[in-house]
Amino acid sequence: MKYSDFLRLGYQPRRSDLICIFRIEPTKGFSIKEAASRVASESSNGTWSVLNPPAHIAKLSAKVYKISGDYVWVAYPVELFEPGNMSQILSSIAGNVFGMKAVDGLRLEEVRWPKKIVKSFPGPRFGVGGIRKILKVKKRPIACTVPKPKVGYYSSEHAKVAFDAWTGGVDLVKDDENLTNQSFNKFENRVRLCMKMREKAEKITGERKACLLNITSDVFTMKKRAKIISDYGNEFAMVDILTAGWGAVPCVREFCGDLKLAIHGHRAFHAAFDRNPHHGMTMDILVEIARLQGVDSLHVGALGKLEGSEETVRENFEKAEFSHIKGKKLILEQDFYRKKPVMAACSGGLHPGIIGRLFDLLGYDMIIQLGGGIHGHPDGTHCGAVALRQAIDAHMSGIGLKEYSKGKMELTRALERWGNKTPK
Ligand code: CAP
Ligand code: MG
Repeated sequence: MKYSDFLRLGYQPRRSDLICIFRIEPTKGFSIKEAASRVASESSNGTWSVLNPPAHIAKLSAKVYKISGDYVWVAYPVELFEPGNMSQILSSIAGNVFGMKAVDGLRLEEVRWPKKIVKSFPGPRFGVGGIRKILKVKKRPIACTVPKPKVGYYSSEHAKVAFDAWTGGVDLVKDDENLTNQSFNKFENRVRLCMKMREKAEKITGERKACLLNITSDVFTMKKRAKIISDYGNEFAMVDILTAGWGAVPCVREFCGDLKLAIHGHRAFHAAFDRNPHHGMTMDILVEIARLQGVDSLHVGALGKLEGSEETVRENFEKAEFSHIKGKKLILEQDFYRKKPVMAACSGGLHPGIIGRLFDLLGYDMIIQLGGGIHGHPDGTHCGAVALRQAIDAHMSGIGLKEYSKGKMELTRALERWGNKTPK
């Protein structure tokens, strides 16, 4: 067994193969074929020295079957992978290869997950339909906020901000990605006080309200926090899926499933490896992983203050919410075998003046989350939330914001403050 054995141009992948498209920038002195063979070898069952293993082992070797410019197509026998074990799958296709000296840059651009692998994961328990059912919101984006400053409020102050936002019209109040159980805002206190405020806000508005409560920690602690959420009657838990880890998310899916909690996935840390076009892994693959592992809603980007093109946000959205992805150029056809759609969450530098582009790009099956775009409103949180709902209503009725804002001070003041500028 040697590197060149992994180069099988013209091989026709089996339907059962897992397929990866890599973008490979070979190190000086290596041809693309040599670099590709090394990537296929290291991500399946080879190594640097020549081996003479029993013949049956070659059956598990990956095959480089197509090369076009910097892009390389690699087919992996599905037997190489442990069904249902995303950690093992990623240790294979997205593990040592990123550190190989034969490549200057390596980016995992696309994965085609075969049926056997897709079926080995649970997928979302609630998904778009389940979230809408919990919140009784049929046909508009879910309005969400995250108290800002992102951490620092005492639990009682946090609950008051939530009350002001809920009574202004948001459906969901989300913990920020780095708010968990700090001394100034202990998790159980926050849950208890927010649930009291939620009850009041539901009575005032006649609308369902809920929290996305951040349980991120080790699995044992997350399980305890999920139980606290359930005991107080909230229907959602939130997890920073990347800093919690691939092995943690299935446990969260398991115990949140038992407690009938929907899981909101935050993607903090993704830009460490999906932002650099020359090295790492694309966000749409993370979306598919989160969907397979069973997250119910997930941040997909928003054309706001954080990096992410329209094309990327759209691709993330399709992989989250479509049942089938058509193959084209560097996209491989993908069937999700009836896995429920994950609700796309858009956030990051958004305010009422610029959410229109999300409607144009994604439609209305999404969570629109505003932090600074609500709490930075000139007249405070409550008016910021009212302005968001007014902007959503304007887009849902197809009326221009300016026109719609006539006689609506909250939206008028938001547009006066931020116009249609995207914050940097
Ligand atoms: C947004 C946010 C979100 C990021 C996540 C923040 O606050 O709460 O975590 O937008 O990014 O902490 O920045 P603002 P993404 O609304 O005040 O910007 O959704 O792209 O994963
Ligand atoms: Mg945040």
